[in-house]
Amino acid sequence: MTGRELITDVQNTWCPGCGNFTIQHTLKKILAEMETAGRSLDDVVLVSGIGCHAKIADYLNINTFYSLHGRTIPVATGIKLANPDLTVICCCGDGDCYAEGLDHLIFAAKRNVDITVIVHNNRVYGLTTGQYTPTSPLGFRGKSTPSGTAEFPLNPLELMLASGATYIARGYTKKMDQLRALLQGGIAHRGFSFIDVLQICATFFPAADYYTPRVYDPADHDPTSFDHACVLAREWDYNSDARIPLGVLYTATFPCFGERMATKGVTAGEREEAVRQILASRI
Ligand SMILES: Cc1ncc(C[n+]2csc(CCOP(=O)(O)OP(=O)(O)O)c2C)c(N)n1
Ligand SMILES: [Mg+2]
Repeated sequence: MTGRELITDVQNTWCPGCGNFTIQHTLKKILAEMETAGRSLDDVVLVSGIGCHAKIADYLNINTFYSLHGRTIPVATGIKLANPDLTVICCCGDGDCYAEGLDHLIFAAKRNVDITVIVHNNRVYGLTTGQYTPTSPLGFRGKSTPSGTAEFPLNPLELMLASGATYIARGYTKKMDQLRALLQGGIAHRGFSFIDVLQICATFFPAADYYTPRVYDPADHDPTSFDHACVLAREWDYNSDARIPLGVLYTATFPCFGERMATKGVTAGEREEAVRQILASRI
């Protein structure tokens, strides 16, 4: 039992059946366990973008930063570099980090920044009521594509393998126990952790009937095998009718960006003084 009430009393406006509830409650359990294990939640920061997913910053009672659409990852990177002792969790949308913020995702993976990126991949712009995103399937009919999209979707797992992420996983909001293990693994991993979560959008992309019969856990997969991770990442291309592998596809140990950057160590007092000076100089 946690000493804190981890769910805020802010009015929740997610739709009934939204997969964001699963992600929120999974994170709540993980945070409560961290606290029980003696970790102060004052050392945890959650950063979100703008979108339905981003409301999690209002709904979880920890340190959160409600950033800008597409800018979740650079904000999280800055927080981690400024204070490496923090655990930094990024809750991104698929529009947020596969469209407007795609370059940030690639570069954070390339740099192996020690943050955990959880993508609430509902494959649609939820908050703005149903436009297609880079992971929407070919032919997706939404507000901006009434005749269906003419684009094939992006495969974010393949992209992350190519970009240098050192923890790559896929979860599903209807597999909560597994999701918890995947998020816990990502948070514990030292380096850039990426978890693409197939998140049900109950209103604009209610895809449970599509996902549930297709998802499976690959037997005997060795996540240190890059080659086999590539095979699994390609098995389902976010468009075909293939089976959809879940779980940790890839892990590797590699120095993080912060470790490789020649930064001068600063005390908390020095940091506060520097922030004071920056704020004073803006007037
Ligand atoms: C810089 C900027 N660009 C665009 C928008 C408009 N906008 C707000 S939310 C959103 C889509 C959100 O989609 P996604 O990131 O997939 O999150 P979801 O709502 O599906 O959780 C867009 C385009 C904005 N607020 N700011
Ligand atoms: Mg979305």
